[in-house]
Amino acid sequence: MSFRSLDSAAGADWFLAATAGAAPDAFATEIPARVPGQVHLDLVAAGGIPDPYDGANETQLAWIGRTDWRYRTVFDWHDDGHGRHDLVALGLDTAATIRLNGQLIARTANQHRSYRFDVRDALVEGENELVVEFRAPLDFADEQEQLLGARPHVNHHPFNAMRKMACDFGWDWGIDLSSSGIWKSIGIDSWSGVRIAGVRPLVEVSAPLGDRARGRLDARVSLEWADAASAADTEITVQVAGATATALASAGTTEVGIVVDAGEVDVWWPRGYGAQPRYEVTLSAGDDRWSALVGFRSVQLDTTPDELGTPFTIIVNGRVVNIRGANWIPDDTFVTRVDPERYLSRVTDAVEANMNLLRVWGGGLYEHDDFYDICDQLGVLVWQDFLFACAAYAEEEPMRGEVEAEAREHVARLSRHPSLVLWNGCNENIWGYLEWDWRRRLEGRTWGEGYYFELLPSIVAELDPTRPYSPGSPFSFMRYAHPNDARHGTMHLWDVWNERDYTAYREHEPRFASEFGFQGPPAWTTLTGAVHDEPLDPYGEQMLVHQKADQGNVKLERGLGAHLPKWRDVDEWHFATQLNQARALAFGIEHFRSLYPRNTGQVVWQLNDSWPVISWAAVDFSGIRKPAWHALRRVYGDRLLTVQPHDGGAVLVAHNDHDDPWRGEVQVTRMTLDGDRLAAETHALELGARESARFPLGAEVLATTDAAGEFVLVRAGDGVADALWYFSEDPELKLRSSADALAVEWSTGDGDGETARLTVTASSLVKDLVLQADRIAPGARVDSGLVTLAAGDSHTFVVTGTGGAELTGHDRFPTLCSVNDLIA
Ligand code: BMA
Repeated sequence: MSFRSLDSAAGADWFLAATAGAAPDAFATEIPARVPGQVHLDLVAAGGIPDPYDGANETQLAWIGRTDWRYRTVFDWHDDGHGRHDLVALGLDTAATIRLNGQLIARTANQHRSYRFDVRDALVEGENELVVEFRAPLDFADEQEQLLGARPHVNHHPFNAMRKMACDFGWDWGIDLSSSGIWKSIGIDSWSGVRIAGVRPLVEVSAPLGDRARGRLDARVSLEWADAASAADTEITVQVAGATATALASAGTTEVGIVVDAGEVDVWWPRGYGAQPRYEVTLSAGDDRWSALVGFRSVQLDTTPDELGTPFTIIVNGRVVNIRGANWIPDDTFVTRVDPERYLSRVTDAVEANMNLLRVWGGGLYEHDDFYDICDQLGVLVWQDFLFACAAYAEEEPMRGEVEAEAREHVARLSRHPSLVLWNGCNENIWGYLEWDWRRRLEGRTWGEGYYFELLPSIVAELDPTRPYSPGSPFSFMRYAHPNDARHGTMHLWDVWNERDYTAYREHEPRFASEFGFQGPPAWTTLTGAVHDEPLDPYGEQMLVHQKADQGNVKLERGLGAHLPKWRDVDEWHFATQLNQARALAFGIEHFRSLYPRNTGQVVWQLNDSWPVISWAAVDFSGIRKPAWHALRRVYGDRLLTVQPHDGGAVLVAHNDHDDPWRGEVQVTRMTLDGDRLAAETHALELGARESARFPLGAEVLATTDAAGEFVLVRAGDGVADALWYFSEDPELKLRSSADALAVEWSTGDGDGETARLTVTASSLVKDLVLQADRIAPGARVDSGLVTLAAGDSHTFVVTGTGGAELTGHDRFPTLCSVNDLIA
């Protein structure tokens, strides 16, 4: 067996040229190309186009998606005597025609599949020319829509007519670029005898489950034979955890199942529930070898109706996992730039915000194995959508065959990852069919129902029966209930962002909130690095290119409601809207968590961004954690204290989402903004593992006579974040100016990457302090944010990456911001 890579990194020289369509003439001349890669990136590298993410370049570059592009390489090849020589293309984006030495090898039309073609008859000794031509994606989508029949979809292009990443056509947070390219590795695989075409190493563990259990590996092996007629029977050996099993595959057999009793194994747990031990599985068949890491664990989805409706409970190793998660989108519209390092920093953002699940959303990708490997290693559960989002999809050929092939490939590929706990049919399509007027517009045409209710679950059941399946998100799991019914299954809560004040979250009691969110701008330098309006304005021309949501910046402003004052300049707009995003998310999640165990999960929209944009993301495209991220870290903490209105008064809810009991005291104090204590009470915390408790607050602590001058501080210490209760909204609060209320002092960092520390001490209430470190230097980062200090409290911000930047002046607005700066 030998693999001859034709990637640029392996030394192959590729060239790119426009062959037809909207491209200016100059682009017909070949330029150097990168494989794997995307045309936009080559055009930028060759100086042919400006950075697509900058300013208003998006519109100016729209022709690229209306252009046919050709990739070409010449390589040397010599027959090494193997029986088979296959062209292997792990990813082609999208409608491609492949020619080797002028001979047509194949036409493909699915970004989400990998391909293998026997090209022995087309290869020649010595110099060979490989050409891959891509049809303009926007034209191809239009043509396919004509063929299949038009069907409803969000956004402007018919992304639902072809199998290409939906958000590459633009989304309500995504730039519309419609790129093309050989987006994954390509090469010539030469082999003889038998080849391991795929392995599904399905695991089983038997109860009782603790840190150890009895493990079984059911390895389902797919084989391919170079020449079955003359092949001999072959022994297949599987090893895991020191145990071995073998089977004899008679020549020509394509599917073999081998069960290995692995004996006592260490059990894989999601983070917060135990460790993440993994075992190497090695498999051999003839000369071919395969190996991968697996984790022994079980998973179930419980949707058995109960007295409240229909739960949506993820159970791992027999234990209910309360989900604290986020939705994941492609981390760069130029997906080929997302490398393992990038995945690691983004998943670390999730982990450090105390999350335990990421939902890979259906308008993006089946991500690279590196993503799932990192989740396996860090104990982050993954919910994977099949790639159907916000649209009706044709169930006829050629779409149906593509969908089936792609689903089979990824269900098999991802089956080895312990982090993967759920396959989900689609994003919002069942809801869309029922409520977005699709039924009438479809006039009887198919819309995807057969995929979500038949084809996809049958593929999961056949190829990977160890994983649960959900037809869609949201979904009620009740035949006659609305798919977005709070009482049943999963729910997407979008009334808040689109129409209502965020306090409306309290009117919903979802069993599982799989989408809800609120927008905010990215960090200052991320925004101003891409938006150059003079003067910078929330409604500036370039600013609105970087805001894709319908009426987005109007909704940002409206969303401030009575919570924050109207901004006076763009710095205030930036901070206030970032802060309001953080508050909205925290408000929703504190409410949802206060419903535990009726509610068993929150998956916030969205973790990350795919370019510099105003969006629902908690971490922006530069990897800077927005105030929203700091809010998530607090409200997703293992131990949460929150005060919720109840029966005209207020109740303190303590949620111990941890295996250790939570014992201690919590002090509840009504005080003036300047720190005079007016009333106090103490509650003893005696919570068992994964328990929640409620403590009605006494009349004294709630009996304010000065709503604008007092607040209630709820403090348990021991690293648990304070809960706060106010009697009025911020614009009425008698906050002092930060100059008056806050002492600041810079000191040098402690080494280890730290470049500076800022210690702040309050003499009066300072609300929601944020240090926008990137304003000191674009690469600077800070360890904490959104800190509220009562009189007498202090906090130290630890800053890294300031380089030689001057710190003077960076201890006040707009680098160091608080609500006090917006009010006083
Ligand atoms: C949900 C998602 C996305 C969208 C988000 C914000 O519906 O599934 O389609 O980006 O809302 O509008």
